[in-house]
Amino acid sequence: LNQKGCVVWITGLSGSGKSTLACALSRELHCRGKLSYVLDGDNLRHGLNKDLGFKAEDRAENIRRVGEVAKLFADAGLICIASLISPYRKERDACRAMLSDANFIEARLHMVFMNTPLELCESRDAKGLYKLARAGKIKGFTGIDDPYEPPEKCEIEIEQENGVCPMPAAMAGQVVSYLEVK
Ligand code: GGZ
Repeated sequence: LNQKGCVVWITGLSGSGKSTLACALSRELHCRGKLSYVLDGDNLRHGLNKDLGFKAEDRAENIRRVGEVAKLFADAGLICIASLISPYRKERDACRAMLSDANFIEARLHMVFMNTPLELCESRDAKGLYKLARAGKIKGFTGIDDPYEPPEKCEIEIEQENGVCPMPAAMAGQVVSYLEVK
């Protein structure tokens, strides 16, 4: 695994398993002696992005900022794992473009799409947010009354098999295998 600084960008619905994968991947990379850092959308909203809400322009700004910070980590030589819903194709593409610097031959953003169906995300509902969204108590919830645009192009897709998602270590293994041959 001879990985220079790069960004593994995990996109998907709330409850799709992004944070679980980010955590498992970080652990797996650590075991292989690779420095990584996780930028988690939900966590960053308590600090760097605490001025942002969930309307379209705020989400766009959220994605843009996380992209900029991720680039700094990648420049520093780390594998930066960005985990946020990032529902809009336009902003994800802008991050990808920003990370394909003229100084680098290889693109430095690797997109992982957590392709977990809404029904499964909703059935998990760890924080009860889907329930609140269905009851109209949260407005503009991704997948319910706010859009999620699946990537047209992604490097890795994590799919469920027989109605269940892969185990965290298996998902992390899929990403590491991809990075190994990069
Ligand atoms: C989507 C929301 C919303 C709305 C609060 N829509 O699963 P979680 O709870 O723990 O993580 C979600 C998080 C989404 O933040 P991101 O920064 O990843 O979003 S984005 O990329 O769209 O800017 C969810 C919670 O915040 N949450 N309200 N309306 N998710």
